[in-house]
Amino acid sequence: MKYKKVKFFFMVLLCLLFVYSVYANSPPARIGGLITVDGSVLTQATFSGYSVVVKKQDSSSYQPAAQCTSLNTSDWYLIDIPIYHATLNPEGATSGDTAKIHLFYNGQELIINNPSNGQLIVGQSGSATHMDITAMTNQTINSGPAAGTTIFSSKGFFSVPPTNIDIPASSPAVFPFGIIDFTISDVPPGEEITVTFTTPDPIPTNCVYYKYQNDEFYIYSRVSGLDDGDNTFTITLADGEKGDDDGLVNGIISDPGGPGLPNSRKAFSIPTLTQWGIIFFFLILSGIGHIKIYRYRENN
Ligand SMILES: [Ca+2]
Ligand SMILES: [Ca+2]
Repeated sequence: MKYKKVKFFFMVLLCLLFVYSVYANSPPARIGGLITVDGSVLTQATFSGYSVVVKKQDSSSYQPAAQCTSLNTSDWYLIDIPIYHATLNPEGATSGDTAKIHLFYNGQELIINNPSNGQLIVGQSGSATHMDITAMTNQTINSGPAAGTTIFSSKGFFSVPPTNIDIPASSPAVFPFGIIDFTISDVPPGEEITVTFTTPDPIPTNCVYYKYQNDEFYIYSRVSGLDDGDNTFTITLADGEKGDDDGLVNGIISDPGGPGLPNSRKAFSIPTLTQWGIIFFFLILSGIGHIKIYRYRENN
């Protein structure tokens, strides 16, 4: 009996030594800090519904998962990124790897502005890095004709960064800020949202808001503040209704469009004839002329 107790004791000791040796060889790399969304620092009280996860660059998860679903008493998130160990953490990170922070609200991922695109370099095993996170539900377009334009949605989140898309040759207007493509997710299904645009330059007062859907343009009327000469205007969109590119009541509103100046050149363009058309037209005119001269001579 005594022998069995001693044997059990040594087995437990060996296990503890093994775990300690592995941990001592590859403790995780810790990151932590404040999280700011739309300029407001999240607190323990407002963190409900949020979660933070660090994943590999290819979006696969570390094992054990590097995540955080609550803040500490200093309102900091803390995440331990497991470091690779051949025995205990074969799915861990290697120091120097690029990883990515993902911030979710009610399962919907927000776009992180800082660190840029949520990317970070995994620190040394056992390190602790202060890394505040900033995310915004309103977005700034960084390149293209709309560069510097900010877009704010009254509900939901921009699930992909808004961007300019190519203007088709069939465009009926000149778009001073291009056609802006954006997708807002986590909208209460079927509800209306307002989307506010603030451009870097004043918007010409004779602009109208064009939507670009199914390769066609049409003028959208649920717009306010577009004709007052300043640099901001608002459009109202409803999930699943006209103006929502996916046409479904699914909590996602997709809306390519932008303020455009009706293309007067196209509106008043004159049909032109080909070279053969001009020759044919000339021959007809010439024939009519000859007939009229012939009749005039006959009558006189
Ligand atoms: Ca305005
Ligand atoms: Ca929809």
